[in-house]
Amino acid sequence: MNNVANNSSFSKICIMGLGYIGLPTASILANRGYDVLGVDVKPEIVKIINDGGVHIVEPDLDILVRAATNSGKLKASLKPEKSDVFMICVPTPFKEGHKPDMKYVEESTHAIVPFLEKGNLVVLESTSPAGTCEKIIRPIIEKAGWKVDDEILLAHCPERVLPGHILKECIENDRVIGGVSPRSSQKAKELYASFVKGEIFLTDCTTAEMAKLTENSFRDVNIAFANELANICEKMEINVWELIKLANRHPRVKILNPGPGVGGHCIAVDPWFIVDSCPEEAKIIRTAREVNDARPVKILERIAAAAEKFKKPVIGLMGLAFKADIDDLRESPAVHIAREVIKMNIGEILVCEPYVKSSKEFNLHSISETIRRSDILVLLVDHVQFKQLDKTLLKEKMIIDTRGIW
Ligand code: SAJ
Repeated sequence: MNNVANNSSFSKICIMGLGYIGLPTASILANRGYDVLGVDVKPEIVKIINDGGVHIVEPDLDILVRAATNSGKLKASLKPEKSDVFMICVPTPFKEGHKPDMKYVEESTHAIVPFLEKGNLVVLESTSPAGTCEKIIRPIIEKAGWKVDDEILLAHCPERVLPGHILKECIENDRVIGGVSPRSSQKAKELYASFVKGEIFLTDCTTAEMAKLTENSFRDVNIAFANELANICEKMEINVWELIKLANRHPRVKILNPGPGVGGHCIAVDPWFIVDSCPEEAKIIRTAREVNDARPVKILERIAAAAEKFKKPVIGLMGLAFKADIDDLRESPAVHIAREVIKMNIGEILVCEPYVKSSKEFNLHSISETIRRSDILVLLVDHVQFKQLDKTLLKEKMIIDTRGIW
């Protein structure tokens, strides 16, 4: 990879948080010639990375991290150090009542404050409620005696990468950068322009924060539309997949796919940040969340109705991941459904997840055994292994296909 750091006004970059965003970003920057220090609160993660390994599954990330640690350009640590840039890439989950939990952003800002020097750039990448740079990060830096923008530049550049395609999208996607002033925006643009191939658009930090929440809310609302159609079609005994295929032949209609619910740590979370800021106004956004969150219950009702047709059925659950062809089970509707079906005690449950070797919670079965032994097969994730199955194996089975691939 070309060394862009030579021509850059930045040399050392400290990345707070080595998760799904921080680690890929750290390894890309290190392979571009920057000296990168990745900081994480978990000692086991720091050790794995310093040994040249990875703790998350993402195509080609292992190769990139190994190259970066071998060259000495990427190091991991529990503590930050003096740097030119500090990037905050920590989780922003919600807590009770769907309220944003900003403790990781606050903690990592406090952690970098003792290492700040005049002229440093602080970039927030974590998806955050609109107002985070101005109302959370700025006061912490100012309390330490710094003048934000004059002395410490501050901007938000939300990550937009799709799990499973992170390395490609981190470089190729367009980026939105919002500084606390045009000067801060421009400084952050200098950094991103050194490794991003997509276009870079500048705005203010609050608009940039809101832009990211808007993107994920747009997708959530559109998935909710598809899921609502599925609920309607199930009641009216219409094949929703055929319906959507036909409607999508209209030049201006592009309906997404219904499913067992919306999982992951982004789309099922971020819209709540808008609802929290404007509960009166965010009506469609809130309803979409509710429709998507209620979808697993609809699937459970269908499973219970199917089970009633047998004395003691064997029920095969195909897939646990939150979406196709990844191993990520976090906030997965399939996991929720599996837990509930087991509790319902309506038969023997066989759980199958080809991307996970073993699970503490579930006794996992192979694809062939699950299909052979099950009376009812519930397809929960559209993994490629399930798409490519010999359909004659499914002939004698009762099928509940929540992804429309069978
Ligand atoms: N899903 C459906 N039907 C669809 C599409 C998705 O049920 O037609 C479900 C998936 O099965 C999954 C959930 O929605 O459970 C979310 O999957 P996803 O592929 O839509 O999105 P994520 O969560 O993997 O990544 C999203 C992306 N945002 C947008 O596409 C607007 C990504 O670009 C963001 O960077 C990421 O959120 C993030 O980190 O915020």
